[in-house]
Amino acid sequence: MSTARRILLVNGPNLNLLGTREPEIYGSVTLAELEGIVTDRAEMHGLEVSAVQSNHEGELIDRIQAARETCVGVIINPGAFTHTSVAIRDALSAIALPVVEVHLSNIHRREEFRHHSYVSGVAEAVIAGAGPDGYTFAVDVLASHL
Ligand code: DHK
Repeated sequence: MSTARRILLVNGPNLNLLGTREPEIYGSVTLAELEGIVTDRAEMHGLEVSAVQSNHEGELIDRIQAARETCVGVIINPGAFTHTSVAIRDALSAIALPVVEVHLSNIHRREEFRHHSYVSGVAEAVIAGAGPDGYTFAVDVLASHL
């Protein structure tokens, strides 16, 4: 498989708990199911997926940096790091690949501290509040930028 056909799917802290975590906010779809949804959609675009979830900022940064050599684009839900991490933003900026930012919930309808994203400024598109469908749409949008 050519490395030119792979995208990186990044899910940040606490997203490993999807399915049981505050389902009224994050829904009932598990992380494994979400990764399957993205993989299936990517296949329709002739793309493969490398998926990572981590609760550790440095690990996410390492995986984003590595994508520079192996991937053609990134879909990222940085979780709470959305609102705190200049370092993740800088990593995404450094690899110079198209990025689509996705959130299951509508962060703009929630607490004030969730309204700002450090990542949005380096993303081609931002999708929030569409639940798992947002990930499907993120694949389509990313594919249109490749
Ligand atoms: C996921 C999280 O874990 C939160 O910290 C963000 C995001 C929102 C989501 O909606 O997917 O604020």
